[in-house]
Amino acid sequence: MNATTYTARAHTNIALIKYWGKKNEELILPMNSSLSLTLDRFYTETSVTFDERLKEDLFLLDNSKKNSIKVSKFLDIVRQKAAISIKAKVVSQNHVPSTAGLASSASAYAALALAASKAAGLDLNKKELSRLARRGSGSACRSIYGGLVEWQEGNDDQTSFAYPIKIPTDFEVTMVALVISTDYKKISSRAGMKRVVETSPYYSAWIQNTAEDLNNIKQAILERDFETFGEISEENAMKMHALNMSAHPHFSYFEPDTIKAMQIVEKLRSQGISCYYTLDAGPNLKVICLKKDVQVITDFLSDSFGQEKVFVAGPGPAAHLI
Ligand code: 2P0
Repeated sequence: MNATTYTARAHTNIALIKYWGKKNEELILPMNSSLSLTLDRFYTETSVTFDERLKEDLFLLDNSKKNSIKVSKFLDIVRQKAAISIKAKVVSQNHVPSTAGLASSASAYAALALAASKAAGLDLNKKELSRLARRGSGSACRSIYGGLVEWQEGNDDQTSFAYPIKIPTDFEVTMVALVISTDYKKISSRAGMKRVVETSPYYSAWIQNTAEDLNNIKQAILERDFETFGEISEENAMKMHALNMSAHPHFSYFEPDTIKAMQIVEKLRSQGISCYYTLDAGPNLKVICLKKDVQVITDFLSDSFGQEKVFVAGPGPAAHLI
């Protein structure tokens, strides 16, 4: 086999209807379907070369050698599909401003799935790529596509994958990311969601309610109803964080400045600006708004937190080879 290098670029995505819990940890099958927006601003580029001369997999992230256990486990899935046993060199670069705290496993595994499958001689279609990316990190299956994306939970490896949702052309949804901290997570997403599934007394309500949120947000997109779209997103995020506070032992990703930023968004909203927040497994706030309101929102957040903490991103493209 020729040691050909393939390089892929995949963009991060932010969930508006959150994935928070697995029904199968090995296959990474989620407890509920989710919906996200792929962002243009933040992405990962990854090159993969399968090389007969290598004795073990090699993984470089942002120019430094990293432990490759998780990456090797993922490459094993690719090797099995391609019926090869050759080790690989993986070189990955996160294109996220170092202060942004928005590097994600979603863009990482989407880029790795595309580059590694190609380098192994596979020619997977998008559905197969989404299923493969999911095996690295659940949210990565959504970063195979651009714009708004739904991940259908499915009930086995074949049926759990993402697909794009058409964005009406006059629905100019944008995100303003506010960085509150770039520290490592107190509890990883993987551990946090597992604890919630196992201990939150509200988990069954979440499952039922999130299915309704997903249907309602898709209807809002169809109707170009931005207010309902934002309201559902914000409420779904708060329900996810309420699960964390109801777990045993309980935990929260909020920092004091997270609450302060939420109140600023709520104040802007009371003044007639359509803006809503969402948060993932960390204290950083993402404000969902329309393109026309980006300036006023960034001005307000910059005044309170500093211009260097505020990043604007629009809908981004699908994962692609470069
Ligand atoms: C999401 N998050 O839907 C949710 C909301 C964070 C909060 O997916 O265990 O890194 O690798 O499947 O995908 C982050 O979890 O977790 C995540 P694994 P992942 O975006």
